[in-house]
Amino acid sequence: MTEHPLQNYPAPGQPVDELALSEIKGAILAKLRLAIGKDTGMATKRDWYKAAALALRDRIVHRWLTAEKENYDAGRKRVYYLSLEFLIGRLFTDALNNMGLLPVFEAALGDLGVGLDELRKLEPDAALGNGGLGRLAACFMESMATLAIPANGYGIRYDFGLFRQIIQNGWQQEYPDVWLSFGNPWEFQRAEVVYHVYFGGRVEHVEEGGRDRAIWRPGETVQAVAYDTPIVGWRGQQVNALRLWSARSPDPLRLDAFNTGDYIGAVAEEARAEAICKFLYPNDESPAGRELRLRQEYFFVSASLQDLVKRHLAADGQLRSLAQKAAVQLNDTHPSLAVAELMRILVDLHNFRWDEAWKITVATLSYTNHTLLPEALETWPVELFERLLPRHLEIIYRINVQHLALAEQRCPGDIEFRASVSLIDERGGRKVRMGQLAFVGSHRINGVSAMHSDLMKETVFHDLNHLYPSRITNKTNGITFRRWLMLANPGLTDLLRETCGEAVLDDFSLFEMIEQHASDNAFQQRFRNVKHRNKLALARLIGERLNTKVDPSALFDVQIKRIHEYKRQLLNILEAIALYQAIKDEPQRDWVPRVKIFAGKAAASYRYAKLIIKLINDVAEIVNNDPDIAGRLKIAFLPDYNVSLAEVIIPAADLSEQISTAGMEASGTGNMKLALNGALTIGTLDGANIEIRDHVGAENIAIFGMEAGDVMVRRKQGLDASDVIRRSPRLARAITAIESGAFSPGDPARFASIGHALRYLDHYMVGADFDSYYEAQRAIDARWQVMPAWTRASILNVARMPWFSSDRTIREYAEDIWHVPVRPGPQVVHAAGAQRGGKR
Ligand code: 26V
Repeated sequence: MTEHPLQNYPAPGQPVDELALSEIKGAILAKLRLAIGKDTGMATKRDWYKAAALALRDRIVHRWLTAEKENYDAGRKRVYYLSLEFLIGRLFTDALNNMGLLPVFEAALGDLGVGLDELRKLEPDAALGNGGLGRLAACFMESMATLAIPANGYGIRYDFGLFRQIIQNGWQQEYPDVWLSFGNPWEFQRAEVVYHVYFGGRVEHVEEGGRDRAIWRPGETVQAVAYDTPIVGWRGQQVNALRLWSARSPDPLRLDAFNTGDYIGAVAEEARAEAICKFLYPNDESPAGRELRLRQEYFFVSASLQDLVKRHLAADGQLRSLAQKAAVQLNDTHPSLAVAELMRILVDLHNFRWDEAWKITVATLSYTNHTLLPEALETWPVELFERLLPRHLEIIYRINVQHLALAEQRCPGDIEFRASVSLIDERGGRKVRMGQLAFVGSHRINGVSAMHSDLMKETVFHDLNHLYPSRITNKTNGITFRRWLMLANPGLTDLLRETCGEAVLDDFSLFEMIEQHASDNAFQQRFRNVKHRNKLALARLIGERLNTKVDPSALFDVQIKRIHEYKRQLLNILEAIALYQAIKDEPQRDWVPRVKIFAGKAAASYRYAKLIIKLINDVAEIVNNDPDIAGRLKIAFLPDYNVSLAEVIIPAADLSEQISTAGMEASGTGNMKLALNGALTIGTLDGANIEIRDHVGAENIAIFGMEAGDVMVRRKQGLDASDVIRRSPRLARAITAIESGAFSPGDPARFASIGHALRYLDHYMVGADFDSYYEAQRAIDARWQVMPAWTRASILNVARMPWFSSDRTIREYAEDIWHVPVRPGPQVVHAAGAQRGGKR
């Protein structure tokens, strides 16, 4: 097979070369015949999709192997991104686009009588993640390839990804996500890349040459088998691997049991091993205590570290230089065991002295924190830890001794300080704190937005920051524009290319060229046409999926994200109820027509979040069918939110709801995707919303509600929720309607718990922010009525979002944390205001 240099293929927009076209057609037909085993007469659409995917994969593999060899020969430092979640979505058009092969494949498939768009939809989403954290990992993989950083992602190849959501009678129901049932054309099973991962047993200590030597005698062995998925960077110059581990037993059939006819017993071990990679854990409840989750964490950490150590030894022959050649990024605390495991590898298996091993470990690892919510911070009962990972517990104790000695030096006699920084939580049952472990074992710890990183220093990691100052740094999240602009919104991409030139695809800072057209009538018209076409497509989808008719010229108001109390979908639906009541009070007024679009999954065991979904659907049922409203308010809850659905909703949004209780959303990335696609944000000063405001300008975003400081103060004071309600008749009326069964006439008590929570606890300050939110929404209505001004603000949002490219984020990680070079490319020029220190 020959190499396929990029220049063989047309740049976007250019006519497709005949030679390339016939080559691709031939390749697809050959795959259909030889890899799928079908001829054109018998091929199903899915067969065609697979044939096309395999033809594309061949072309990617050439790039991949070339890049691998080049990086290896040059002895380049590598980044290893350890994450239990990669929320990738579909890869077909993403890879085509990055390879520059979208036009030629589209033409080839057209000639063969199948539509690319039709085939595209047959690929199941790879939903190996819960939400923002997993999608960030996917964006980062793409940006690392784009910036030519030699990198590997490491994770678990779950048999079932995040559950499929079906809405039945308004209630969420969960079904398994069987994404692998038709095979996966992107992955390569590496049957020869297998590692043993051990669990349980006991530890022996012997003396050897005057040194204590630990020997772990494990009780159980599981095998990790590698599956590689190539991740193509922009323009296809670099391809990196996402290596996902699958678990199996080294002993698939226990012969003794088999021979006595105990067939279940004979495969029990295999089932126990395979359970490790069966499913993705939903981030619903406090993580402690779930043994299978801890097994997942150690399984993938151990396999990944063995793999990277082996790779390093093959290149360098010794481990002393590990930190010079490898940067290991821990995506949240889920891979925190890497601290103890790397120490074990260095000390127990490679005879390093403890102190030297520790230096290497800290220099190699770095950790990203993604949440400050106390219930989300991982801890594991010491007893469980000891049973599963006895040697690692010893190592953690020893790290802790040294670490607490430093604490004692720093704050002599301060018992509280020691207790707060300790790796072991001694209150209640003893627990290992994974956040503390990751912090102590890393040279850099980062938050994911400016405010979040500041809050890390003030709250959860206050004392650790005192002990290890200068370790905490901020890396504000970003998103890949290839997927979230070019693929999701080709109309807007074309407009940008025509206005700013082709170079805009490589240099997003050129977006700012559209600023000069922001008030131009003709340009505004074109910009609105793009949005309108996207809204037509979404309206069609809403019609198909929900049988709800929505007006594509109405304001599309979008809240799409996991359903969680702190994200406050409840605030949004309360405002919808209040608006509904206001319209009913004065039906003759010229209300701005609005479609409120919701999508998101609630974790299966999160009952309150599931009740919120039911409330949204019940309110929709009443509002959508009320003749007084006459279609001026519609509510649509789109089921089964995933990456592919996001790609349809985001380009069609006018308004982006980012309304979390201030201080609780670490960053948000949906906020960036929506603003990039021209939606105005209505939001609190939380997470990256703050930086979005700094970039797009305060006049082009609608900020409301309490700030993080206010929230903290009011929590301390003990907020009187009922008093807040007394002072807001509008809020009181909306809550009363819910409680009286206005939306659940057949079951008036259905939402009693929501009424109760709002009246008596209101931990998330929904009531306290309600009036401010309602007013901000009415101000949005007023803005919408002056379309040229709205459009201008929308254009300025697009123009000023380039800083939120994950390429920028990855450049920062590369410079400050990983110390690896990046492809010298166009530097994203920072949007003026924020970078020059001024707020607009
Ligand atoms: C986990 C849990 C588990 C226990 C119950 C409550 C709860 C709530 C949230 C979480 C999320 C954990 C980590 C996470 O997904 N963080 C998200 O990371 C994104 C990427 O950095 C960021 O944009 C989101 O703001 C942040 O919530």
